[in-house]
Amino acid sequence: MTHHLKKAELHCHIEGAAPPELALRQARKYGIDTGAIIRDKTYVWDDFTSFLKCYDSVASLFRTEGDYALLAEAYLTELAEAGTIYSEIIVSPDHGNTVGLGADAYIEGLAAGMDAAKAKTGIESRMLITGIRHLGPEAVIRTAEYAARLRHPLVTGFNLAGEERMHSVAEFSRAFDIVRDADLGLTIHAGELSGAFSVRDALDHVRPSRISHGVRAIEDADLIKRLADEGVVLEVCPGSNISLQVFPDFASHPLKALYAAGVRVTLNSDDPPFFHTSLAQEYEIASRIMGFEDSEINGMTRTAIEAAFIDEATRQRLL
Ligand code: ES4
Ligand code: ZN
Repeated sequence: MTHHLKKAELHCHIEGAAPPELALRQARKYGIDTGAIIRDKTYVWDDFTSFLKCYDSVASLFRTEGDYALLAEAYLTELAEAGTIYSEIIVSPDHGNTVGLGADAYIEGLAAGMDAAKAKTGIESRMLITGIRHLGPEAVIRTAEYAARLRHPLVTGFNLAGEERMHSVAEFSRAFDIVRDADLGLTIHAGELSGAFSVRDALDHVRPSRISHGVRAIEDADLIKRLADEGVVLEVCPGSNISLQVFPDFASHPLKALYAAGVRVTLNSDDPPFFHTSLAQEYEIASRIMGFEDSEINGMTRTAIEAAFIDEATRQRLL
């Protein structure tokens, strides 16, 4: 049982954390028909491409600073109630721009929700700005330039999400150079929809301290050893992987094998209601289905705090 354990996560897309009930309320507020994206209070999609489409439709229901404040506060409050002490949310100014909100108001709205959740519950949180891979390298460079000049105290990292099967990692190395020079933490989606080569390319061209997913490193023994030797932290999202059929079931999920090989791993929820999960459920899966001891799960939480993109004083307080 893990409900009493402290929890931390490094990988949750904020629009992907919107409960369907909240999305429905937003849709009613703006007079939008959600028949194509929500049925029986469940998000409708059937593969990664249609998941991304559904995600974009849900995101488009959040249109003001206040909407984003509400979303962040609701998500982080629920996390705190499940024993979570730290959360890094992946945020996408491109989605804010799509609804005409603008990147600054998008970030300020989220920051207000994070502050409100912290005041209520004590939960610590930070934002990682994400570039969207399928929008192409030029768009990602523009998002990286925005992240680099923003210098908001709650924005501490940069990620690359979106369709991993489009473009090569090398095409994004300039975007990552821009955010590295601004001292943001670096992580990148790799080794989820594409294989081990994608993780290797990410290490070679981006030099991140963490990899979002990375689980398909399991296909290459030399790469597993490299991850372990270099201490690269994987943000593993088991429920997401099963939902997207990256692996057929939890019994075939590589988390145990990666852990046994000495790779530093953490537990994460990705887009919880889309994948019928929550951070608390990921902890339960690790315990009950994968057979990790509570002490090992506490070790993963500790790894998340060690790898978090936060100042050292906050890290020491959370450890
Ligand atoms: C993603 Cl662009 C985006 N949004 C939400 N979840 C994702 N996973 C990979 N890319
Ligand atoms: Zn993700």
